[in-house]
Amino acid sequence: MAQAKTLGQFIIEKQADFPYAKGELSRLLRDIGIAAKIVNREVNKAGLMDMQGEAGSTNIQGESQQKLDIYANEQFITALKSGGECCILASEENEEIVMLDTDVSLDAKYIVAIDPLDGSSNIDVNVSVGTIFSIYRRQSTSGRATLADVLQMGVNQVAAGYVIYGTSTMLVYTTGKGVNGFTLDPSIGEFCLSHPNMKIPKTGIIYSINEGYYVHFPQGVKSYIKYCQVEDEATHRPYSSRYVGSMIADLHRSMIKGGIFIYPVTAATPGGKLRLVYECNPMSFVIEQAGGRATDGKNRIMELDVNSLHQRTPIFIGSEQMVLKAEEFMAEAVEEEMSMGLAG
Ligand code: AHM
Ligand code: MG
Repeated sequence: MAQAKTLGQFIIEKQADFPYAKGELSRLLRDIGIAAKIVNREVNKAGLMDMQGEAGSTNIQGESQQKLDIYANEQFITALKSGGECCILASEENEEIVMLDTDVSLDAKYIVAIDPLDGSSNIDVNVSVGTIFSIYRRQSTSGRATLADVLQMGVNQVAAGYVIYGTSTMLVYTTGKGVNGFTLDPSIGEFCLSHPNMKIPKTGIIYSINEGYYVHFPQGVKSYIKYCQVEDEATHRPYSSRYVGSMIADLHRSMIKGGIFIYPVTAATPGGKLRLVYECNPMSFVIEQAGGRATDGKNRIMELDVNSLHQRTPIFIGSEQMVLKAEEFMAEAVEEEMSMGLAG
């Protein structure tokens, strides 16, 4: 049997599509792959190494940091710093941007935004977690890059992807020319191309939302959930409900089987919970490149203005037809509210 193509080989091959490319983006992607392998090793043996549980600190969002959150963050910082292609890292785990422009990389062109270990509260119970990453070209042309270089719209991403540390470990990424998935072969320690040209099904039969917060959801979301639960042979309803609590796991399942993932505004999280820069924009880029759709219930996620590093947004993402349907319910609810307002 022919040996599957490794991530490194694939990246080099793709670089040939851009004759004037100097290989910087390729090297950056390679650095991310290396850090992901190290994180994978620790995630796999977390129970043996006193790496489970809380670290006793909180991040900027006031969430308790897990030991592996901190470890993963350090691994990505180290890999990107020594790689020299990234001038600024923006991370869920750091309140401020992390400047990586040492002497070696004074001219580094790229900005990386990262959630080093998404869904990390799932580690202690052996449920899948993941890394989300997003790459931008720096916009400023002189001096040191600044926060303004980070606060770019999602449409400016040059690459994005995720790593899922699951029953097997996969790295899935896009550079805007489709989506490819690589499975880590532990026997050779390489990510190997296993899912070329990934496409998300146009529709599906699984909806994914934390229904425990139902009472706090906007009316449009409540109505869409009821729609999912109604019997209708033609559209294969009622749909199944699946919610892992790791966005990457829920979205990776949607990529393969089709489905919708929603994290709307709630009473506790009036701006939504998930972060635009290092969670929603990168996942939206991947899902759109696979043929899916990602909005805040109305507007395209990748066209939202980015005003701050840890900005949050509601998100409706997954199979195109399912997201469009949920948006219909959102729009209807707004219209109803407006007409009631006018009547009142
Ligand atoms: P995290 O970045 O702190 O791990 O939080 C993000 C996670 C997502 O992976 C997941 O979809 C969501 O938070 C779950 O939140 P909730 O428990 O409120 O449903
Ligand atoms: Mg996260």
